[in-house]
Amino acid sequence: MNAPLKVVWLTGLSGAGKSTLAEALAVQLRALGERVSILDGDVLRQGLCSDLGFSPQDRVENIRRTAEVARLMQQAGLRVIVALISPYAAERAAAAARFGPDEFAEVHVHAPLAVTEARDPKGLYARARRGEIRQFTGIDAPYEAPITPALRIDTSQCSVEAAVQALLNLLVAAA
Ligand code: GGZ
Repeated sequence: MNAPLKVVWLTGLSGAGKSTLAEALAVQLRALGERVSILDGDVLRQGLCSDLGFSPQDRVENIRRTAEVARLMQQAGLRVIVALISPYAAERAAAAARFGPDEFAEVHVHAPLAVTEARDPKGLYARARRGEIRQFTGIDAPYEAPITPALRIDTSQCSVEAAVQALLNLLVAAA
């Protein structure tokens, strides 16, 4: 049996570029013949996690469920790319602990808050600043940046293509 594929866990602020990179990486991996599934927080919250909000307790549960589904998918032979703010270091560590040491890569998709706030594709930061959304990550809820991620990508400094290449290098190095 082939070794399980490494799960790529993209963590970072809303608007940092997690979903964009997940989709672009998936395109490249599918072209290489891999079967890929993306677990995106925004999507999961419309179904599997639609009962959850953004309290610390609900985020912990959101991360736990996502890690569990990622594990099931990985065991079924898929390449799993997770795109989740996952703001807590302890919960990311708990997610990683569900996998073997070579089966999980934490990737920090970083952009300065000023940049993510300027991007604000859904107007959520503006609403959070106006107080219409509470507990918004980076505004009035914490984001604990990874200390030693497998990879850190600053999307304010590099193109999507360069970022995807860095991710592919990470996976190839692991193969
Ligand atoms: C953070 C929020 C919030 C609050 C709504 N805080 O960038 P998006 O819009 O499309 O994706 C974000 C998504 C965050 O869901 P996650 O499951 O990734 O979060 S966590 O891992 O912390 O559980 C964002 C939107 O939901 N959104 N309200 N208060 N992001």
